[in-house]
Amino acid sequence: TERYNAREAEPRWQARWDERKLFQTNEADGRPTYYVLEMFPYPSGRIHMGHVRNYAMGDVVARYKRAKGFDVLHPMGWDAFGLPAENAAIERKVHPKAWTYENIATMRNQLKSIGLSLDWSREIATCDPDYYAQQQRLFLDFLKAGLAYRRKSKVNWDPVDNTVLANEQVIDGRGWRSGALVEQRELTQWFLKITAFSEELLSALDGLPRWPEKVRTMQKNWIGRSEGMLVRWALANAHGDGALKEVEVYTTRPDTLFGASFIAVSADHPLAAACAACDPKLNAFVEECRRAGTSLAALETAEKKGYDTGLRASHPLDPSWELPVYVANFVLMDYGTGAIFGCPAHDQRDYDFARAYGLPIKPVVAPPGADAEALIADAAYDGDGVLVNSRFLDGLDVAAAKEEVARRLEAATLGNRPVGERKVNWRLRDWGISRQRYWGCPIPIIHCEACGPQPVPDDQLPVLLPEDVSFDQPGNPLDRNEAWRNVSCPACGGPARRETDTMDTFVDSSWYYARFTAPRAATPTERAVADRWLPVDQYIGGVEHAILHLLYSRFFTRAMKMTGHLGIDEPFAGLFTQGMVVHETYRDASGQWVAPSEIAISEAEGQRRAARLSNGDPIEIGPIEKMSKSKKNTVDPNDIIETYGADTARWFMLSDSPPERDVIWTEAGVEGASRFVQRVWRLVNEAAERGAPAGAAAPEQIGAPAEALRRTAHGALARVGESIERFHFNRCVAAANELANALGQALQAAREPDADIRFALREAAEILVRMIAPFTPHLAEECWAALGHETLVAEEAWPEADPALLASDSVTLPVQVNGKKRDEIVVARDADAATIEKMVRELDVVLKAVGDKPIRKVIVVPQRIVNVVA
Ligand code: ANZ
Ligand code: ZN
Repeated sequence: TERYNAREAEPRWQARWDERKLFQTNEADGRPTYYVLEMFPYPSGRIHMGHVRNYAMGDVVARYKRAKGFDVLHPMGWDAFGLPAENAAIERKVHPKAWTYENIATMRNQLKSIGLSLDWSREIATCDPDYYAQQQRLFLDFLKAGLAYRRKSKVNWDPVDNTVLANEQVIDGRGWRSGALVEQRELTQWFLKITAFSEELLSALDGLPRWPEKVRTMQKNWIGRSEGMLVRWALANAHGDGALKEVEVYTTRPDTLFGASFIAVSADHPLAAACAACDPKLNAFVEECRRAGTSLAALETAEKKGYDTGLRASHPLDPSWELPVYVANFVLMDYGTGAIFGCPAHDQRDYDFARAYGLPIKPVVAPPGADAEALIADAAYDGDGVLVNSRFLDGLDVAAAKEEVARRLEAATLGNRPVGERKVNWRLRDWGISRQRYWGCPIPIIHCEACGPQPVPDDQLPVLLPEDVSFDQPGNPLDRNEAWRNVSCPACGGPARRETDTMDTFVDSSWYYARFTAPRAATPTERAVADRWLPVDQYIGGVEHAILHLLYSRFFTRAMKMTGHLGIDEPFAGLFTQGMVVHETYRDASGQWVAPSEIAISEAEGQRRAARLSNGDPIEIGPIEKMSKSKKNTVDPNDIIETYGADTARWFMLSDSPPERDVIWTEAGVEGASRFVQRVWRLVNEAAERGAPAGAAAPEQIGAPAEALRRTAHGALARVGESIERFHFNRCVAAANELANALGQALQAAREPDADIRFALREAAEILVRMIAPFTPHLAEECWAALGHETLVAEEAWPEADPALLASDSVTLPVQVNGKKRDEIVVARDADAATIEKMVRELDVVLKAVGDKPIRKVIVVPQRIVNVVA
């Protein structure tokens, strides 16, 4: 047979699937539903190998479930709003819309060339007016339900470009384009009230057993529930007009109160402002803190700095003990109360601060028998233990001490209120969605001086993005577009202006999975249809989205339920996070990165060497890293598909390592996958020629070699099904290799095969084709046709392995008639003699061999042999 020509075959089968609309899902037809979804791509320009891996995995599941009789929904779309389109507009003078839709067209073709079983009739792009119109409806429904609101909040402001910057656009405190020091400004912005669901978003994680443990943990930490106390400290020396008489702190460690050595408040705390008003140095410090930004990560790593306000606070458990009050850069205003008491011995930040400012470090918790002072010699101790140096708390464990302090502080009073109060705190903040950007979903609000912000009336939706915009000045072009911006107020008819902020693109991706169930509906969802498909049975994507995207989606599902658009709480019943595609890196003598396609690798004396293809210059082989443009270690899926075909790329992607781990892309690996494809093609053709014809019935007698091949085939088949269900794709590949080997050997052994072998050859070839079909669907179709079938594999039901051929605890017993071997039977290892005797008495060969003579005796030697005496 000729070589399998993937380049010719793949488009041909793709066209056949298309023609038959095999992957379209339209109406309920009684089959159980299965919704498999991969995180949709950003249309950056080209598909990369990470996409191929992600979608290949989803496609295996989709094709398998379809074969198992499910009505499968497997859609694809584009997360199409966002900054890169605006940057392209600035840099290349191309309209964001044109840029985006061109990229979509390119990438759609690339995806199609991979042969994914997608329902393209449901394609959506989040920048389609059809899509964002419904998103505007959702926003207005949320507003009505009290789930959206407006308030002042800080943004990163670039004073040179006069524009707001996203966090990613602030690099080391400076604007990424202008290089200007970024300032924090207050702007009135829209928020979605994700905190309304803090408790639920946390507790429901326990009801998601098909999510990776690590993702659930990351979400838990992000939501960040903590149990602590609010504790009020009286100020011993009142400041200025004396209006501020106390400072309230939030603590999760009231047990460590006797280890306190200072109070610290945020630079944005009212107390800081009051003191700064008459202390220019403090004022300068407060300004410096503000400029440094508010990101949590930045605060964790920044050097701890503070300024002594001169105020003193009285210890709540001993008013005669006074502690200094600092303004410190590591205290956030929007957590707890924006004020803390510092306990350096048991909190690392406080420890660093105390070392820098010469404050006492007194241990108050130590495991029994430990030297408390030694314990904190170089770092804070945040472990468990027993209280020391703590008066009436001494000897109590941490939990008991917390309880004792809580009891006392609740009973004590300051003014006429209790000094302390138990308090649950959340790290989760409401979601600010306003972006001062053009290429996003317009927020459907009209601002009127007289009436305030008004929702855009339903009959005026959608608020379309204007297309005549210019990017020749910094800032948001919507602000400058008078014609679009100036409208009349829907309430009073007077002059008003549109909201010019657009929504964070995370909003777009927070509900697309729901929209896929009814992508053209005139409402955000169609309830009956959404109810039938959702939740998504299997969601697949990168772990980089473990927190924000998944949390926002979980919030949206709840908010959409509250507003009547959905009936569920959790959007994704199953989640799988796949590993990355990584590749060696290469550099030339001057340290420049070199692309894999520009070099040749040779191997001599066990040493791999690289040289530049064009001139033979030596190239240094560097470490294996995530494929990235900056390191040039990418491989373009297009090139691979052109050279080897999509099936080879798919097979390699799923073969080399467990899907949750990184896969190392190597030339040798791809070659191996390509060889497998050709090998299957050869084996199947040979089996088609020498095996039984299609549809031939099983012969009555199956000898041992045929039986062994059947067992391997059915065993491999069963393993593939089980492994797909568990996302062990690399085990499926191993099973396919094993079956291909067995088939190859059987073909070689049987020069002139008997009927049973011929039957087993065909059966094994067919099983091989069917089990690789979810992985290498084009090859499978070509092989299926070569085996004489008129149907498409993609339309066939998944073959079920014969349980009788699976029992691994079975034994093969030779059957003798009057001392001469006539046959073999396969029985369970623990089958009893009576069962075996019954089977043997019914064997055709045995009956033939004994002829007319009666069987006198059947001697069963368990697990060894059966002898028939006639
Ligand atoms: C005293 C103390 C002693 C603390 C000790 C910790 C260890 P979680 O668990 O995240 O809720 N804290 C409170 N508000 C803060 C703010 N606005 N900015 C920075 N830090 C703040 O953390 C609560 C702990 O973080 C609180 O408990 C407080 O320090 C600090 F041995 O109080 B602790
Ligand atoms: Zn008005």
